[in-house]
Amino acid sequence: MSVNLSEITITPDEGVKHALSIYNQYGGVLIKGLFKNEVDKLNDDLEPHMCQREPGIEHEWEFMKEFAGKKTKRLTRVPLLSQTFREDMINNPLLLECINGIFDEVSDSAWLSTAQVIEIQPEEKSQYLHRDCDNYPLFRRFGCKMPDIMCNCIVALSEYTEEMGATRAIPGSHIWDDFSYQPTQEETIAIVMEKGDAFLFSGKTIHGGGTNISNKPRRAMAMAFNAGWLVPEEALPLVIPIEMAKTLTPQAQQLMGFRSFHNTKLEGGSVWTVNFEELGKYLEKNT
Ligand SMILES: O=C(O)CCC(=O)C(=O)O
Ligand SMILES: [Fe+2]
Repeated sequence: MSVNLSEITITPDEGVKHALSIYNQYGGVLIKGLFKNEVDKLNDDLEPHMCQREPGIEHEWEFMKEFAGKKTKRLTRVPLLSQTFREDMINNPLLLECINGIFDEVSDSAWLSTAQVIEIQPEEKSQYLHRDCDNYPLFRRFGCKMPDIMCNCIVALSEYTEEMGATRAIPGSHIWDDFSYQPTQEETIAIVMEKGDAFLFSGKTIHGGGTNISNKPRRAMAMAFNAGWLVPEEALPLVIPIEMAKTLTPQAQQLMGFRSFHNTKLEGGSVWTVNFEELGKYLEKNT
């Protein structure tokens, strides 16, 4: 399926139903200006930390270093570092409605898997094309029948042109019959965005960071979410101090691991508890 970017682009006023119908059909939806009011403030909050970051990550596996990009700066712990993120962005009503809709069949609520800045420097090569749900390899065996257990919202924090390394994606790859097929870059399209636009896509959709042939860095923030019964990528409860956690909205507390997860919709058990107690109550009493 060769798809034009305009086919998967909507404005926030078109609402959650429309956003999810595009997401389900193509495996992703580009929402114009979703964070246009917050990006400058977010960049201000993060700038001192980004200045200190060097490209590349520490990891024991060479594959992970390649995957993260040796000419790519990555900054994690964004909820700790940015007030705009933890007070405004994480509570974006349309994004949260979409997340709830995406996980509706599999989970009572979601966890924020990671919120990380990804800044692709000039001369970085394209990232390995992948599905984010490969964080949980067990699910590969279900192929396209796999439920949506993960999704990602990539927000443009800078200009986001093809030359600068805009995210590449293959719309429709979330429903390919053969999930073992490894596609080529030629099969992808560039998700060209303006600062503040957001691309929300399924963990089953093939994508990767683009090649930066320009002389400017390309900055994005990936806000990934997983079903509440899966372990997230970032251990945010070990990073965010309790006093800060208490200032979050109840929904943000749930997303960042300061509430228990109750598997009520599918009639399962409660997890992430202390002595069977809801974590929210435990924290109120013990901190
Ligand atoms: O930087 C990008 O555009 C995509 C990054 C990505 O997909 C990842 O690191 O999992
Ligand atoms: Fe990814």
